[in-house]
Amino acid sequence: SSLAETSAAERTFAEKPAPRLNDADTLAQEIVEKLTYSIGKSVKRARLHDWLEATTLAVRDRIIDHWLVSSHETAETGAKRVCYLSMEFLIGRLLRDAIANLGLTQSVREALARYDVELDLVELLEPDAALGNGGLGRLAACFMESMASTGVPGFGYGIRYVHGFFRQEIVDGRQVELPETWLKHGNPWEFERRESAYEIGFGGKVSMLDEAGKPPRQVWRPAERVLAVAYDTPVVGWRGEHVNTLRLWSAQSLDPILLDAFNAGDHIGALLESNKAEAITRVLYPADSHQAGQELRLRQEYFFSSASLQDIIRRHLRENETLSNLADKVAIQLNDTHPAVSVAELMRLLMDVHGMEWDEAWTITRATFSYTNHTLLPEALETWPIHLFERLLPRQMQIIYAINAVVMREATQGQGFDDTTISAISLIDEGNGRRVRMGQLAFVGSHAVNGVSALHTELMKETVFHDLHKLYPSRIENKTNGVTPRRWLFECNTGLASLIDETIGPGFRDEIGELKKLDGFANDAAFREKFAAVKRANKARLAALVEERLAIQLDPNAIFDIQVKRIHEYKRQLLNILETVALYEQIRSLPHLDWTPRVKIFAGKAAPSYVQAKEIIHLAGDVARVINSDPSVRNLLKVVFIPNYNVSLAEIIMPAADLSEQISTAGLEASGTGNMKFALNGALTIGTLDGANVEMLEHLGAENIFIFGLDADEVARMRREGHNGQSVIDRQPLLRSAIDSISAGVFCQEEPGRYASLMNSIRDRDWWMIAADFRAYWDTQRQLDMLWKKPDDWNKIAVHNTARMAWFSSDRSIREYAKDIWRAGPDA
Ligand code: HBZ
Repeated sequence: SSLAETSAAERTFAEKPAPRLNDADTLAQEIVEKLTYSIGKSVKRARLHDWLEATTLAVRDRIIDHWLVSSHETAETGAKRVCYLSMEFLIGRLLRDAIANLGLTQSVREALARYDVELDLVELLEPDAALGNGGLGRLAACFMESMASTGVPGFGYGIRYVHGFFRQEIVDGRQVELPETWLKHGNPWEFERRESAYEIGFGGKVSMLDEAGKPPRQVWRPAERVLAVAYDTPVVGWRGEHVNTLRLWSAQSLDPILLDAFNAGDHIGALLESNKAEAITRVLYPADSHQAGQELRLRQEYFFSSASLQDIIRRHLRENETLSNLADKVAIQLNDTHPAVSVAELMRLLMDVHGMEWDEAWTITRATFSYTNHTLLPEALETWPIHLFERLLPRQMQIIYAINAVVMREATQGQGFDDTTISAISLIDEGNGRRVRMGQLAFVGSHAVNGVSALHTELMKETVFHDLHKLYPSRIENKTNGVTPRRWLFECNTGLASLIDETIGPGFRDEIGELKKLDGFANDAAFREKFAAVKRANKARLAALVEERLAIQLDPNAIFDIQVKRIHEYKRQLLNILETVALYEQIRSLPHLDWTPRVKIFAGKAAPSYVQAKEIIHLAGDVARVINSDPSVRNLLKVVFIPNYNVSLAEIIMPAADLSEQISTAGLEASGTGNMKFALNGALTIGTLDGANVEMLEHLGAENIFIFGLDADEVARMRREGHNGQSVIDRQPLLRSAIDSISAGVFCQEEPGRYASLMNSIRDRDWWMIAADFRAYWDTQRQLDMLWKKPDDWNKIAVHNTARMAWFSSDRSIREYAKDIWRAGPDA
């Protein structure tokens, strides 16, 4: 039996561990012990990598003590567990987070220093675990940390990709994708659980089994089977009080080698099956804005859904006699529709494997699941061709038809449902060559469905789920996203966190709401001075990184104006670049004016097949090259694109920003979470009324955030009325000149036509309202230029931002989920 899941008989071993002396001496001894006996190196011969591994193993031992206690407490009290099913966990590095939450940072630093090893350098060697694309995956990671920190017994379930999100290099100005090999040096955090392995089937046939004395039932005989093997990583919460488990599945073949084939001389054929099985968990799909659509993706989704549900059921039956109370003991959250096939799979397991009747199984299924939606973009909504679904998962397809019949019946009995509304509700899209709609499946299989910001949730009711919302009017609710203040303030900005300690005392570290006490200090000149000094130091740290990686020098007196996130048309990096070009042209034309110096910083990855997004990256680099080498801008403007944006880079960027760009076309960014990280670290925001920006406005006050442009209703109306970009451009000389320069090849003389089509898309359709919002954006930027010249005013606003962002802690999000949706956790 596994460490974290000891059976009742073994539980006596897991008494609360004796308190340890968490001093540097003990740790030094423990680390050297690991170095010697687990790694087989002497202190003299050890490389920095060996120190990383030894430190991780020593820290891991401390976590395990707490982990066993947490797991046994949950098992013994029969507390309800929360299972968070997510295709992605963008966890980043773990060492700093773990030692900070355990309160060991100083001791570990001192312990290593005895051997002349620097903790900061050791930390840098840890690979950045990028098992996710962007916001959705990072949210899952923040939620795991917050569940542990708020004492919610949580299990994360996902996929142990061999290759996470690709590494981005810029070669000749273009994005190049390279494989990420985060497991190259092994992974000291994880425990392989060979005993927790499940068979996952694909294909084959369904037939009716009619055994004497038993009711007839369907049995699925898959044509293919693969093994799902569990790997567990402990997730330690604040002060180490609670430790949860992140369980990631790896695919293995049941027959590693077909010996008959091998012996017959077919050496390649003998390994085919094993390669095919292992392919399921080999690589993360790098698309965050359109659905992949390939068979392998559906295999991944079913693979981890089925493994997780089998695991949940097995654990439940170990502690309970029956599955009838499953929904009282487990809540399962579906992170977007990627695990939505779970709805059909749980029905299958309950009925076909555990002999439950339809009605009871359906009641339990809906009481157990809940679903979070992260996007309204039509191109990102998952649907699968029926023929593919049926071939790969024939039994689940039958169940989906049966669920559909139940829902259709409810709709026809309901008021005011005509044929059009009924076909909008259907789980089967009959219009596009017959497809299964995963959003509808997740919705009808859940008792609660949530959006990730207030605006997004309202738009869900009006758009994608309009008709299902009419049928089930109390199912949709809002749960605004949050970010963990441990990683995104205490750890990434130790300077600011210590200043807050000195100023209001360390209570905010346990109760983040206390940050509010900082608000009054906005009017304290001496405090503002210190606050600004911390920002300056963080800017210097980022400037050093940019100098080292890109050989570009940044002026710390300039506004650090930063947009970092996935590259997407709706996020409008292009609006930012156009404003940059317009500003460049103005500085050149009117050199006598008192311009405010600015550094425009961009980072982010484009999906490999997203042509326009890749052109935007190319353009940012081209514009940077021309502006940075033009002596006439005299350091008033610099542009940098930092390659390979990831969690670790974000930890350096967030604390260094003066200005945060959150400028999506209104109605399209479901929430955003980078917006929260920046503001928490004292950046001012320039943004549209979109996603969680709307709620930031409420919490910060209108004077502390810089909102511009069309709102979601206006965008929708202009699109309906057939807005055209050219008519706006004709009235805006600055915008026109910027667009004309770019399309004429001013920034790419070697290939003048490079951006013609990108620019034409603004002239013709302007679908993303770039031309429409340009003027308002420009004016707001100039207003910020003026504000920068009054540092007292700027810094007051910056302090208010940090002081008023506590509500955006993911602890608050998790407490809301626990109370309203899961009915689990310490207050349940
Ligand atoms: O989820 C993001 C939203 O765009 C953002 O507004 C929100 O704050 C965040 C957390 O709720 N969505 C994503 O990051 N989506 C994906 O990464 C994605 C990945 C695979 C897909 C589709 C979307 O197939």
